Amino acid sequence: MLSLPHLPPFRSTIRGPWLTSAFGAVLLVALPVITVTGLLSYIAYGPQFGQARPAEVGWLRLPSFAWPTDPSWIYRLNQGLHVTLGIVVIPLVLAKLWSVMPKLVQWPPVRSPAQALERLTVLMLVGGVLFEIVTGVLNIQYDYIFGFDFYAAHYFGAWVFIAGFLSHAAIKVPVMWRTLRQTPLSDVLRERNGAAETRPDDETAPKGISRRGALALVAGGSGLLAALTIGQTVDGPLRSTALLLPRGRTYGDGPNDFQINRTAVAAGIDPASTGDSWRMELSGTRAVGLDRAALESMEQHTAVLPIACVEGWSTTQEWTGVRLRDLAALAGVSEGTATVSSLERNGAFARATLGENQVWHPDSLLALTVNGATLSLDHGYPARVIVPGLPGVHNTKWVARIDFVGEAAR
Ligand SMILES: Nc1nc2c(c(=O)[nH]1)N[C@H]1C(S)=C(S)[C@@H](COP(=O)(O)O)O[C@H]1N2
Ligand SMILES: [Mo]
Repeated sequence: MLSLPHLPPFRSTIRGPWLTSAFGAVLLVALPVITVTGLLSYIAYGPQFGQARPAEVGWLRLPSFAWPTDPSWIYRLNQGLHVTLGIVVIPLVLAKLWSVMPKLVQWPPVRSPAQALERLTVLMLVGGVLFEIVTGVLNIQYDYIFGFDFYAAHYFGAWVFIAGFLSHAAIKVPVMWRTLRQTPLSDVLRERNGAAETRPDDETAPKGISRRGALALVAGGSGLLAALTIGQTVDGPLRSTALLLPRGRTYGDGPNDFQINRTAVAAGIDPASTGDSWRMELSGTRAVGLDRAALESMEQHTAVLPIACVEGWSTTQEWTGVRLRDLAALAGVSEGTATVSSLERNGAFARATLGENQVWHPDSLLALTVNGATLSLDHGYPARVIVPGLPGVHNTKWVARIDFVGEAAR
């Protein structure tokens, strides 16, 4: 095998099948968790209501089901796993790429049709994983800065990755298994820096750190990323440790001091439209208009519920307001779904359809206050939706109307 003369030599005594297999084994567990939680998040958005993103996915359509409302932290857990693990695997992915680098750049690139096919699966795997990491990280750091739709890119990129991952795993897992059984982890953990390795790829390469050192380096990198990320999901005092994410800031004082992604100004909400003239319209089997005083005079209910964003951050607060099912009854409806629309004119998240289990859950609220204080404008004043287990994006702020679709109440 020739190597490209102008490329760095990629020489190391520790690069070899064992490290590749060790990194591979961890990724073999972590990547499916990240993938499955990603696909579940797509389903949580409600493809059956045409509001999962992207809406048109052809034969890559996922089965849809009523996303659960219990436990209320289900989406929080899902996205916490997806985003935190997605960040934590970055050092592992890079280390695994490093461990096979000479193979990736081998020359000539292809020697047989079977090998061409294998290399295509590796290209899909490596391209897919890097694309998903880059789009995902950019999205949580900068909120939809793309010239293209983040959701579409991340969704279709995921399928390229999945195809590459499954075929690569099918080919390589037996080799990985054999390699790891030949040299147990406990042996590797006894290696010292500069020691001669048991199975070096390149015996004349300069002696550097041991495989134990490489494992520690990668574990340390992943651990550091975890420590700097997890606070955004766990919330509470840990939130200030989420240094890598733009979510550790404060948002003013008092009960309304918690995470705001999109302010009223950013959403183009005219404060005048939320004042005394604000009326919320309900439709069902009859039309009803309610101002804030009318809503306040209805039976109030309090629930401690998280808002959990697709970006992985979440925050749990105590919300008080009117049950959605009481509003449905006012509109003369006794079952079915509801579509909530915001005062916001043309934002991507100005409207959301809720499934029947979500509308009728006793903790599903049109919230008027949070932590005992009137909602701030940025948190959705005069009224916002809060539903257990619902992706954050569908907890519509600045509600203007709710259309109930279902059977007439008898
Ligand atoms: N009308 C409206 N409601 C909205 C949004 C929005 O942009 N417009 N953002 C949603 C998103 S993405 C989340 S995660 C939650 C919490 O967002 P916040 O931090 O902006 O309050 O509100 C949701 N409600
Ligand atoms: Mo969100």
